[in-house]
Amino acid sequence: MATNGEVAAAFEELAVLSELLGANVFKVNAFRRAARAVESLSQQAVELDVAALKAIDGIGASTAAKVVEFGATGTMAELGELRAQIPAGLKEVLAVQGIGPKTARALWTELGVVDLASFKAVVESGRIASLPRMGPKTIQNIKESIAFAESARGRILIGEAMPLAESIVKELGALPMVQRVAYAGSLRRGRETIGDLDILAATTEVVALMEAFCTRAEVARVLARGDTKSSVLTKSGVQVDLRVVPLDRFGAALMYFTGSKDHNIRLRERAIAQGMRLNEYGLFHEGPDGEIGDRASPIVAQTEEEVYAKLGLEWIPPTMREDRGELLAFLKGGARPECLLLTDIKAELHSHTTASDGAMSIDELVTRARARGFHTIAITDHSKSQFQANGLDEVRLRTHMLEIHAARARFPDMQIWAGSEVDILSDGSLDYSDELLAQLDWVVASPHAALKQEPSVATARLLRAIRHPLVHVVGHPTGRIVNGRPGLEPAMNELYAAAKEHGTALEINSHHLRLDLRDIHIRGAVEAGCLLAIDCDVHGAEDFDELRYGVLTAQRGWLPKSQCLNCLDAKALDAWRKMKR
Ligand code: DGT
Ligand code: CA
Ligand code: CA
Ligand code: ZN
Repeated sequence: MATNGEVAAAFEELAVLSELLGANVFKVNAFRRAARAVESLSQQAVELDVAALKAIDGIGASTAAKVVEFGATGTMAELGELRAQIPAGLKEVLAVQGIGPKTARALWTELGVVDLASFKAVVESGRIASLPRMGPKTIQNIKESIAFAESARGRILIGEAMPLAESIVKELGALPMVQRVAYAGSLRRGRETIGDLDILAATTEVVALMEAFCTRAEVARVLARGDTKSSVLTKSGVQVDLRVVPLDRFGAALMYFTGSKDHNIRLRERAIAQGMRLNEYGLFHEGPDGEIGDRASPIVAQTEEEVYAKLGLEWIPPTMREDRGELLAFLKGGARPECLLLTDIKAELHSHTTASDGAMSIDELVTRARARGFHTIAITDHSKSQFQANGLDEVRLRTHMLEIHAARARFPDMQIWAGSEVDILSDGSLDYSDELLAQLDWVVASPHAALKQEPSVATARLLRAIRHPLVHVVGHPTGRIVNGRPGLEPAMNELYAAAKEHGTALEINSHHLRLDLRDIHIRGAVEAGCLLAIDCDVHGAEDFDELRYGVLTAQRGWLPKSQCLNCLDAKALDAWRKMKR
């Protein structure tokens, strides 16, 4: 059944497309209002009839009919009609930060821009200055945003790649002739963006498996089809490679196709130094002429563990295979780095309710957290400057605190904290008075606005928040959006040092759009001795599922349990909390 999120996304796309096509403002706004209305419904929109839909504020006769249509057909006919009138590449232009539908329309109709390349050309040539409100500063910003969009190009987010890979693995794994199947590549390494998906399978019937793979529902085009490798392009534009290997070579192949390439190179060097050869077929003794034949039998090939072991190494978690010192760290018998797991997380320390922009009540949020096996939930709605997120002013916050405290009686087995995600204003001051912050159990301080500050200004701003004695965690410290905007670029080493000195934790925001701090920052913070909090920034029930991306990113940063707040038991976490009170 279509979710409210999908219906809302369809309305949002209708709004954008009609605005691009120059539709009148009433029509555009009607679509936007319908999107908002559907998003905040507590029932499933597609289960309602036209009369019930029309009774909802923000939904009219025509948008109600579209919801019903979406429920029946999974789409809206008008979407297809509008899409057909617009160059496909204009989507890339719209994805450039700071370019809304109005500007995109002007670029298209007045300057002939149809994709990122033609957009770049009109900016470079200066022709863009002929549009209204295009001063030198704006044009400079656009130039930087285009460069950023180019670097993101063609890479999809882990939050999109993971569900796709899992469904492919599940579907192929259910086929009787498939002996083993797994995803490899950058996805298995937990990178925040993925170039293409790499799937590996062992089977007794290659032809039948390739047929099944190439005829899956979401395949748009078969790029290549062979008896060891096939590649397809999905309707959403993702390339998926399937490689078939013999079952007894599965481990060696999985290692090879997991990469990273640089990690593989290090392993091969190590093998050579020990008189062996490593490739996707296994680990081999080197022959007299330095060659190994396809038919030679490997020393080991079946499992990754065996291959690493023969090379004198412990098994290395895929998230750490980036040639960042892991071979040395995982020498057999040595003190290897810990690898934190999803099941180690016992608390959510950053969450929103309907009091600000969340979709759940206090009780629902606590119930969901408890169902995850957590012992603690910190409720941190937005502060007053976040007016677009319905941030709480002082009066509403005080009422909210009382409601949260009252919920404790209903959940005696949970530790429930009344907190705030207080805005770090552009000068580093906080959005509430110290007097009020001191009454909160838990304070996450986050930057939301002014995310294009000069690095030195950003550093001073964040340092001020880190040093604030009432702040427990600095939330999504850089404010970046993966493939969306670069965010702040402060002097990270200064932040780590201050966080360590003042006992303030830094957040790993798990949402796949944020992943902030990112892997290399986490590694830096860990080495500086900081504490980190892995949080989902929960707004809706499904956000708890984002945790795995945060955990993968934490692994990529070599975060040990001992430096992660969410791994503490309830008592220890509460004791840590009180040090700031
Ligand atoms: P991506 O797809 O750009 O996000 O990154 P990967 O790491 O998934 O790279 P991909 O899809 O090109 O190749 C998958 C793995 O196969 C890669 O991580 C390591 C291995 N591999 C591919 N090409 C080479 C190569 O030329 N040399 C070595 N040593 N390994 C390779
Ligand atoms: Ca790949
Ligand atoms: Ca590939
Ligand atoms: Zn938040």
